[in-house]
Amino acid sequence: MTSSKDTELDLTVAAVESARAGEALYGAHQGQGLRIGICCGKFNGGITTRLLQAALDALDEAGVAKADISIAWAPGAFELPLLAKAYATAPRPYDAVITLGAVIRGDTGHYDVVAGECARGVQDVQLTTGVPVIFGVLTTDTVEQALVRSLPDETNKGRESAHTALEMVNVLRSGSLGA
Ligand code: INI
Repeated sequence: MTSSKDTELDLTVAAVESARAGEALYGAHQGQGLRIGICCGKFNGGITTRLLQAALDALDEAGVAKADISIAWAPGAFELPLLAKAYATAPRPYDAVITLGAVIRGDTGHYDVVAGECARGVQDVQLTTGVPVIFGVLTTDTVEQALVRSLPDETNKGRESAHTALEMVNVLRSGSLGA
């Protein structure tokens, strides 16, 4: 989810403060030549496919080739970290992994376990492998909230996740962080 209007980044302030450092690193939403793995949950698939559509649109707009995208389907959000790890540690590792899921509180008594373990697993994978793994998993109280966060517009969480993936790959390869 993006910041609210009250708290969003002012690019002018960021540029001014960045100029006070020896280098300032930003990742572009540039995807040419990058290989992206997408792990998509089937649970609440009516929502996750809306996230997937928007993520694929964003990757396409950023220049990621169809041949460089692989999609793996998981039964539910709980299984997403294991698939993410498989992409991140494949013989030819992917540059970034996007996890897409929808955990809706109304659906389950173990909402907190499924959502929490999914988030923990995703973070574990990216920290242990060094490959960016993006948490594009909606965690909402209601179906209505999940529908709003997967609208076919700029606020779609799948679209944001695709941009986040490209930004992280590119920032990690830039300046003194790059090879
Ligand atoms: N999986 C989800 O992706 N979203 C949910 O809302 C959900 N609920 O409600 O239970 C859910 N459960 C399944 C879970 O992710 C695993 O697939 C299952 O527990 C088997 O390990």
